[in-house]
Amino acid sequence: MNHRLVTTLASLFLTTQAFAGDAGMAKVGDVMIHDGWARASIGSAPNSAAYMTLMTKGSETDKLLSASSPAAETVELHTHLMEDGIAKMRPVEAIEIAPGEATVLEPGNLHVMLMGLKGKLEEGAAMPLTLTFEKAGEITLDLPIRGIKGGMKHGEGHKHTH
Ligand SMILES: [Cu+2]
Repeated sequence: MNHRLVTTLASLFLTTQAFAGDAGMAKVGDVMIHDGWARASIGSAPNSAAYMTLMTKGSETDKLLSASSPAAETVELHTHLMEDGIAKMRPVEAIEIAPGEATVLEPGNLHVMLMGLKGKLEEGAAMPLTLTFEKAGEITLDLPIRGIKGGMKHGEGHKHTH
């Protein structure tokens, strides 16, 4: 299953702040990681997720094989599937990054699942996340932690950083 970047999504992410001190982009080998972020903890929930857009400049498909973080006991690669009309999360073995298209990890879709958080993920803070790619190798990102947009909770405004 490929996840193509649609322009509406791109505009959604245009307001994102830079991470790791650049314009929201990190690079390892031929793989580019754009707009990485982790979702702030909701209440005392032990789980959260991280999202990003992956692209490769190479001519061959690369794969995100695994992820890890000192902030969580277990980190898995997940997707959402519809089963009997209900969205369910399922672990995936790897996330393919095909040349010439964006592979988007986003809420309700592919994501890096953070399970057994060792502490609350506070909005505005950052969280290290190490990604291992089949061809490009390994990179550790410092992901900004953001609240999920779109009013998941009543009366909870979201902060904008400009
Ligand atoms: Cu999940």
